[in-house]
Amino acid sequence: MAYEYDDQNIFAKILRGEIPNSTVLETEHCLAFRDITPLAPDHVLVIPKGPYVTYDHFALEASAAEIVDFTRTIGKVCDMLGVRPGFDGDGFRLIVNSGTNGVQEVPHMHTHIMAGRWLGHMLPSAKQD
Ligand code: DGP
Repeated sequence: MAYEYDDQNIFAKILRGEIPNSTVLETEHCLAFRDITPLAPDHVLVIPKGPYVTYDHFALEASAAEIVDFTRTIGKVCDMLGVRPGFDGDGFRLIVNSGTNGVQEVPHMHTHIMAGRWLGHMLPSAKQD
């Protein structure tokens, strides 16, 4: 088994500048931009610039520099959004959908940062489509 990265996915096109995006922050290894269909007042996606498909792919194969930059970028975006608990923010949620059961739609690893409203409990208790 191997990870197969599709370089025609929508986030690859965003990274190549072929599709516009609403950038929040760009770093050496990452891009953070607003989700096109926000589910919360603040809904930002953080993606690595490298060709990683799923979270496990990134966690197992990305360099230490990429992983540190990704984690720090999430922290910086939370700071920019003013959502840090204990720093005048009301909190946030991170979601990383991976693969079929994770209902990942775009096959380029990304973390959703959602904030700006009460987000409810983490998951419904029963399977839903
Ligand atoms: P996921 O199900 O975790 O793969 O979520 C993919 C997210 O990507 C979804 O919330 C909508 C967002 N999205 C899809 N296409 C675009 C796009 O062209 N631009 C932006 N900014 N977001 C997109």
